[in-house]
Amino acid sequence: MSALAKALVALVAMAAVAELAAAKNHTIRWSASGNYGDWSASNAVSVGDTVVFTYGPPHTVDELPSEADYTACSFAGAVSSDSTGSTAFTFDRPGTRYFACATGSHCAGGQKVAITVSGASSQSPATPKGNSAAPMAGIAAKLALGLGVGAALLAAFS
Ligand SMILES: [Cu+2]
Repeated sequence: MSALAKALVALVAMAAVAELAAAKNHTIRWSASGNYGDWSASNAVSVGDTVVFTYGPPHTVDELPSEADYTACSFAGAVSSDSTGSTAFTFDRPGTRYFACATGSHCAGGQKVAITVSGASSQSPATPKGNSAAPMAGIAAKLALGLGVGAALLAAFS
């Protein structure tokens, strides 16, 4: 194999790995004195990313089902609630998700955040919640394509 072919194969492999490593982790230090109004504006979150809330007692991370509940700090219909001190969400579809602390008047005081998740190119907005197979299939297809191109380059240069 020529040095050029090796370099090209390595380049294709690196591109495939970069695709897999593109998901980001974000950390929100969750406190009653925090101001999260513009968090989403300064933190771009994409499908596949994970956001971790870190905090101590007495805080909670509750996911609220709607903007109305978020605005009103209404926890009656909370989708989930956690108080373990480390609450992670990995977003598998685009859209806006709403989180707030259910303790005392913390939410009304500003301990709430709306996270806007932007879609990845391989992701359809119609993908049902909880379906993580679709993006993995996309990545697998890209990997296969990358390997195919690599093999073709190998054949061309050997
Ligand atoms: Cu709180």
